[in-house]
Amino acid sequence: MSNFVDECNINVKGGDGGAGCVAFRREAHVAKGGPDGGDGGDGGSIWLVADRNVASLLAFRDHPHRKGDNGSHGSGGNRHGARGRDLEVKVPEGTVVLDHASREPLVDLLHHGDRWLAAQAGEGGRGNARFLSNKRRAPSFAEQGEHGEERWLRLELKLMADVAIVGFPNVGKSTFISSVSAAKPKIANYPFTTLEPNLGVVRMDDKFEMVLADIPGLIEGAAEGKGLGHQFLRHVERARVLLVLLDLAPWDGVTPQEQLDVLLAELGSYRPDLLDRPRLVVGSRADLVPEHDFDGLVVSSVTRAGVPQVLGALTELVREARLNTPEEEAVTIHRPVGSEVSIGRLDDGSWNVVGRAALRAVALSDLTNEEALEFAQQRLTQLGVDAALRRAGVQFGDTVHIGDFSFDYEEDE
Ligand SMILES: Nc1nc2c(ncn2[C@@H]2O[C@H](COP(=O)(O)OP(=O)(O)OP(=O)(O)O)[C@@H](O)[C@H]2O)c(=O)[nH]1
Ligand SMILES: [Mg+2]
Repeated sequence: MSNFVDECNINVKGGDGGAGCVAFRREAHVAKGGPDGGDGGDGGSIWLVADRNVASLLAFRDHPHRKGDNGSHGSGGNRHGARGRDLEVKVPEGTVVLDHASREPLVDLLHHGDRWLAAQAGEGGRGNARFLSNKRRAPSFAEQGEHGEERWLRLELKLMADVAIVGFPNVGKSTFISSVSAAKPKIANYPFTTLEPNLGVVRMDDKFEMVLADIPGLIEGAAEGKGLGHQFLRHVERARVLLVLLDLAPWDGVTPQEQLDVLLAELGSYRPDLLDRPRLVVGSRADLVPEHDFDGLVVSSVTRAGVPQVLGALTELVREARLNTPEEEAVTIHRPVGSEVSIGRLDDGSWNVVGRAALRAVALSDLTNEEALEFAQQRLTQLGVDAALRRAGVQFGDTVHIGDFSFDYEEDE
């Protein structure tokens, strides 16, 4: 498949949450009023969304990074930070998403509107106003914003041609696709030059994309398997629209009308409903015959006369055909982000605690602050981190890491 981008890698990163704020009300008669630091805003998540107007993964080839907006920080006076907007990344219908490293399939985005949460945004941190309690009258710490999730994904697209180019051998099918897309099929002045389908993506000025398939020439008897008949017709079968190219300058004198009759007969005897497929019939190699009586659009891929008209007509047929594709119910898939705590042992004998909730518990603005540290310890105990560490076999004096935070495991005083 020459030059057709049907797989790519993308990097998605959810926006970071904004930090919570440490602030105190200013009151006339009190040195330090109550805490009124606002919460940080949540970041924006990244969704992959199947869209019928995107035909290829071309857009990701040179620009593989997609990042969600960060939430803004909270501020005094209980002002919360603004949340980052979610980002919708459009992919073609039929895109398969895999984990980049393990190649494990994660989701199929089959139909227009299918949505998958690709990178979860970070939550905003709570401001110090949230940590007020009977014991803590003037909490002087706040939560940091959580980092958005980041990952590399692999996208693969099983190709579905929008348009199959059907015609006798040597009528200029490959020349046409090479003149409108980046496909570079072999072109030569003899029949059966093309032995395998070539796909090319046509990008219109308004970014509308369609996939063209240049298939090997069809001859009389193709439906019974002549030439490589069946194999080629299978590709035709999957296309939404047919572009029938008729040679206006046939080497063997078979007139355009005769070509059309044979082609339609072959399509119909292979699968009758192929005759109901929307089709555009175009006279090809028009520059070779200044005088012709062909009634319809004509094109020369060499002079490019007629190329914009043919693409314009195809665009309309493809748009319509995509709309007429029976609507399947779109699915939205939220991926649960693991919140369980788990413990691993590092090479140097220290312990590493992973899990979203545990990381959050230590993501406080100032862990040198005694109140903050106490709060973090309570949260970790509530989350079962202590118990999990003991089960894992931690000894007093061992070093434990939770994210960027490290401490020595000690007996409770
Ligand atoms: N003058 C002129 N020659 C063309 C045009 N389009 C194609 N040709 C020539 O016609 C010959 C056949 O072109 P291809 O594009 O290979 O034809 P094809 O339909 O793909 O042929 P197969 O793959 O064998 O079925 C080549 O020599 C091309 O250079 C055109 O618009 N004008
Ligand atoms: Mg060809």
